[in-house]
Amino acid sequence: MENYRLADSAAWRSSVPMKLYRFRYSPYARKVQMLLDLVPLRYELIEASYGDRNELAALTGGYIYVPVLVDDAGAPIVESRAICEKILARPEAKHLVPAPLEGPIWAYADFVDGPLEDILFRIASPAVRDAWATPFERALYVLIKERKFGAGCVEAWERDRAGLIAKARHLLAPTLSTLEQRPFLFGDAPTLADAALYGNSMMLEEGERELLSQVSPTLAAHARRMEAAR
Ligand SMILES: N[C@@H](CCC(=O)N[C@@H](CS)C(=O)NCC(=O)O)C(=O)O
Repeated sequence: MENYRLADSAAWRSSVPMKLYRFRYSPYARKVQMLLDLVPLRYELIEASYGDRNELAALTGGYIYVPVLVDDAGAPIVESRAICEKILARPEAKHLVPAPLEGPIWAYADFVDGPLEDILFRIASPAVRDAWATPFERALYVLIKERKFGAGCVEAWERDRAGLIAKARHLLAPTLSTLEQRPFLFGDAPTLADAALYGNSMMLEEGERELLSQVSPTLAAHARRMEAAR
């Protein structure tokens, strides 16, 4: 695995940096990464190899999904919701789920990770497949999707891209309306909800540069604001 980047921040708080394992297209990993940047916390970003997950398996005792966060005590944490809970329990992260909006903010983040991701990953999948560097990684990616969604699913999503984008726009309509009136979902500053939405935006953009703005220029503008905010 490649040691990809050491996050830079004036407010690093721990002496032993955490480690975040990700695939660049993973919406769950990109959500966690954005949250770490927004706190901000010191971490080392590790671009996991899609085709060789030995390091992840050894670290976690067999869990080979991303994200995995190794915390500053050296313990691996899996599942992005659990990782976010752990980050947000720190006093310096309070501004990312401000009271009394804890309920709506978490509910929105769960909506993004559930129903929204369920449409957006189908739009992104053909491009994500094509972006893998090796034939083995492309084949593995398709195999994993086909085992869950049936033979030919990635090709079918590619053919139906226009229909899937129409569905995504429908589901996103209230979100886009909010983002046309204010910079972030809950006001002038980003929260966990924005980090979750950003993660899904990155899934589209990492597959194919123009895909996010094809789905929605408003969503692309939100992603740029998030990057400027961290
Ligand atoms: N519920 C998990 C989902 C993690 C997940 O599905 N990760 C995907 C990337 S988005 C993965 O690692 N897939 C491995 C694969 O495709 O083999 C979370 O929130 O962390």
